[in-house]
Amino acid sequence: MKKFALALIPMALMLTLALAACGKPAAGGGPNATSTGGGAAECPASQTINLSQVDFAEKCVTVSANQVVTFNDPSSTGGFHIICAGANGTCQADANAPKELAAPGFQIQPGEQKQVTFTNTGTFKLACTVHPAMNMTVVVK
Ligand SMILES: [Cu+2]
Repeated sequence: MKKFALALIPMALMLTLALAACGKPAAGGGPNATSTGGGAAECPASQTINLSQVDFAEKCVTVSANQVVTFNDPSSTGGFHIICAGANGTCQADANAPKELAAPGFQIQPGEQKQVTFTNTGTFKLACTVHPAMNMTVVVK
C-alpha cells in the first residue's frame, strides 16, 4: 500500500506541472480578456431604457451605433419625464447626440414609449429636466 502511495507522488507532481502550464494566460489575452476598470462592466447591453417614477431604471446601457433604443415609461410606475442630453436636470448641447435629445428634450408620459436611434458612437449623458437627480449614461459602440 505504501509503495502505491509513493508511486502516486511523481504522478501528482506531473499533473500539477501540466495544469500550471495550461493555466498560463495566452500572450495578449484571449477574446474574453476583461478590461480593467469597473466602468464598462456596469453598462450592460440593453436596447430598452425603463423609467421609474422619478429615475432611470437603468443607470447605464451599452448599445451599437444605429440600434433603436426604446425609452419605456410604464403606466404602473410612471411619472412624466422630459429627457435630453445633459446632466443634473440641465440639457447640454451635444452635436453627436440624437436630435431628439437636443434641448428642450422629449416628453414622455406614463404608458408611453419613445424610440431614439443613436447614430454616432460615444458616451452620452442623459438627464431629465423634471428630476435633477435623474441621470444615466448611454455608451454607443
Ligand atoms: Cu424624470
